[in-house]
Amino acid sequence: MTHSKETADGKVRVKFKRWYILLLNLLLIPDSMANNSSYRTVYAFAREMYPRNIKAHLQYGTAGFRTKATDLDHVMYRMGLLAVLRARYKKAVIGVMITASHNPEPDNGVKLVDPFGEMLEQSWEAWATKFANVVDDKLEDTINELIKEYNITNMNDRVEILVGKDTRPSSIHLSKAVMDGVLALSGKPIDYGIVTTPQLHYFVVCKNTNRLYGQPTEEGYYRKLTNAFKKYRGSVFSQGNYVNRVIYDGANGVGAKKVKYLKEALQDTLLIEMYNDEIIGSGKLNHLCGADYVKSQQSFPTGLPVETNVRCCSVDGDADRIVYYYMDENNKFHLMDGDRIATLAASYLKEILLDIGIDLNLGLVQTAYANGASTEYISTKLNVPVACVSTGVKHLHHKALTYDIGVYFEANGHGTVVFSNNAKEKLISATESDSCTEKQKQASKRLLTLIDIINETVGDAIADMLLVETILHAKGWNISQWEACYTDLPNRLLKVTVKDRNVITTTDAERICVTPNGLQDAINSLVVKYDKGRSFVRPSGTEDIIRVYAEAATRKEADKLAAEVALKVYELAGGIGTAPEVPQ
Ligand code: 16G
Ligand code: MG
Repeated sequence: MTHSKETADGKVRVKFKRWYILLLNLLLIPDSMANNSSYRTVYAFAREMYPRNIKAHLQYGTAGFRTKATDLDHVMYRMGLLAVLRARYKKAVIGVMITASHNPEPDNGVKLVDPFGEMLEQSWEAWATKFANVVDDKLEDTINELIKEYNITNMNDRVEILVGKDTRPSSIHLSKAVMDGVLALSGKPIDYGIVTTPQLHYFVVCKNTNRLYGQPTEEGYYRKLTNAFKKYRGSVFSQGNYVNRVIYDGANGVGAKKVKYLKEALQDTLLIEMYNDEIIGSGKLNHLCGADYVKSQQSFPTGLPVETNVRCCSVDGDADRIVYYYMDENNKFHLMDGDRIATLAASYLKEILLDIGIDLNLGLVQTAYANGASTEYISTKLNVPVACVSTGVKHLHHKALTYDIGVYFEANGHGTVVFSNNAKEKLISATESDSCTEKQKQASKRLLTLIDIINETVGDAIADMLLVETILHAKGWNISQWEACYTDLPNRLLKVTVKDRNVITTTDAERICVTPNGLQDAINSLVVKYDKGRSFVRPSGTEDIIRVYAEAATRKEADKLAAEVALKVYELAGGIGTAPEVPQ
């Protein structure tokens, strides 16, 4: 059936007939086999079922790999292998999520989830890139190299790899490829089927905390969130100017599919009216809808009824981002993006902390894309310290963990709140402490309930919606009262195509451009011409382009500044195609 040979370097190379590989796969490799040499099937699988057929170099970027689904079979298989190695190295459960978030339906992607729900550690991103690009014949060497580098000695551990996927039709066979990779190294794939990205992060954390964080099931996830939500809300569902009705754009993706269960569990506490919930394979995923569309187009998505002053929200294709918005009586569109959610959450947490009266440091983390008005409001009005980090969830999450209570949001709507163990312990003891007044005890209890509404493992559109709804309800606010906290500075985002986006390098959380020479000086001399002007440029981590951001006191000025900076990028960083036009 097979023949194998031990080579001089002690590595074993095994050849398998295809039917045997398939059989192994079907049997999910029983424990007895996992404990000996079955992981050697890896090379046979790679050669026979998931050969690397593309020449293009793929890079594990800010959100993992993302490209045309048809180019991803071998990458998925190899990420299954890498996940097993990572799990053995960390001696923990690892997750693999198959999704391309807000990209159109023909794309797909994959990212690994680390033990505590974080994004894959940066040093392993380089390994992921290496795994994805190595030629088939060198895959074995690369695996051995990694095993050696990290001294992974427990190669027989039957580690669990949780696999989730979004609703793209290609996700079905791509998730099979991931699982084959896991099986080939005798890991244990656990197929969670179609789930949101944050749900998968939640399952990983539940498993790795021995269920302390919650039950690692979808039911457990809904139960945790909705029980806390209902408890916090109590029996009065609408109060003040708050009405318990929200219009929800599911982006024709997993966010639509999953909110159906949430609705059932919430019953009348929150009336979620769902739109854009087309079935899988309709080709409409993220098409003219979803959080990314609404944020970048600053307009209503298709398929939603436009009702004056009614709260609407949109999630993205894997439901880890959310933005709110509404149309006013003059048909003017108003966007409540990640910055707004962050300030709402930080201000409310600050109020509760004052009620509790215990010393916990609260901080807010943003990126350079945060509107300057939001940063000013948080630091000067709310007196909450603000940190700015590079784009990408991993940077925000990491920084947020340095506070007792860390609120982080990207302007695009990805974010959450994380609470340190110290914070949780202090709150629990405050609920019982004799030195606390009844009011303080109640406030501590409320905050502990609020923590359960939040998915601390990663930004979660569904959990964030429940958080926003909870705070608005508690304050008795409608959406325009929320908006009235501060006025956004007009801003503009542009893209410039250049020969090589890596010629632009940045520092200071992407706010300063280091190369090419002279570009930052040029930006500085443009920015000073504008009242409240601010601009920065950075290479995108997900597209082959340079992004330009500019804000200024008026719409006209913001547009002009953005175009002027884009032109400088074009001139100094090797722009290709038509030069950006500067409005007069
Ligand atoms: C990815 C990031 C997101 C970031 C975006 C920037 C994760 C999970 N996602 O979607 O946080 O805002 O990339 O894209 O980290 P860009 O580099 O193309 O501007
Ligand atoms: Mg997403």
